Amino acid sequence: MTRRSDPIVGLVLLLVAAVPVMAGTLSVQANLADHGPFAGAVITVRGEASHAPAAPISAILDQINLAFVPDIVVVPVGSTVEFPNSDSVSHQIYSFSPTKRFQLPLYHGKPYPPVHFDQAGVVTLGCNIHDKMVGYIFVTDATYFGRTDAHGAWSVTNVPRGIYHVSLWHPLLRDSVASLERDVSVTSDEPAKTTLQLAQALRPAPLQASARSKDEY
Ligand SMILES: [Cu+2]
Repeated sequence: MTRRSDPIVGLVLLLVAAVPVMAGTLSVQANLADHGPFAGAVITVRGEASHAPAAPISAILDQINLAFVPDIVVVPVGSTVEFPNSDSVSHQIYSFSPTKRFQLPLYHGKPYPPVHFDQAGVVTLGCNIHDKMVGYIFVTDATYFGRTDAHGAWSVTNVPRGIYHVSLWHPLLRDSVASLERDVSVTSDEPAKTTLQLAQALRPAPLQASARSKDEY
């Protein structure tokens, strides 16, 4: 290759070189009190400058084998969530949470339209028929959000350079949310990493619904 002075090649190289300057990667590692990975933790990230909430989405929170699936759904403010019931038994879903109060009277299949979540906060879901069914909708005004994987890891790419506020939430936390917040500087030089380490063990999970339930509504 001798055409190093080719202006088009030069332009392409310039563009490739310019992209990383604009953005970087932000990685979060969440660990339990015993230093094992904290899987399924909700991570939210807000920028200090030009903070823009993520665009609303349409999510689905199913009911399978007398449990909410998934157990936690994270959605931006303004999103809708549909609550199909895939079980053969009927469920009656409700929330008394101030973030969003609603009730879907006894049903199976999907007879109801999606529910709109227009306020940030946590919505705790229950079922009037099966007390052990507990689910959560985390409604956020953050720019980036997600849940940690089986290794306790979560990351986001193409983050514009700047200072970001990282938070962690989980329904079984004993640690205060404030103790798990970090400000992280994202640059284009190298991936920004932060570790969120729990000081206390999680609260015990609610008992799983019994597969032998005799409820036949
Ligand atoms: Cu139920």
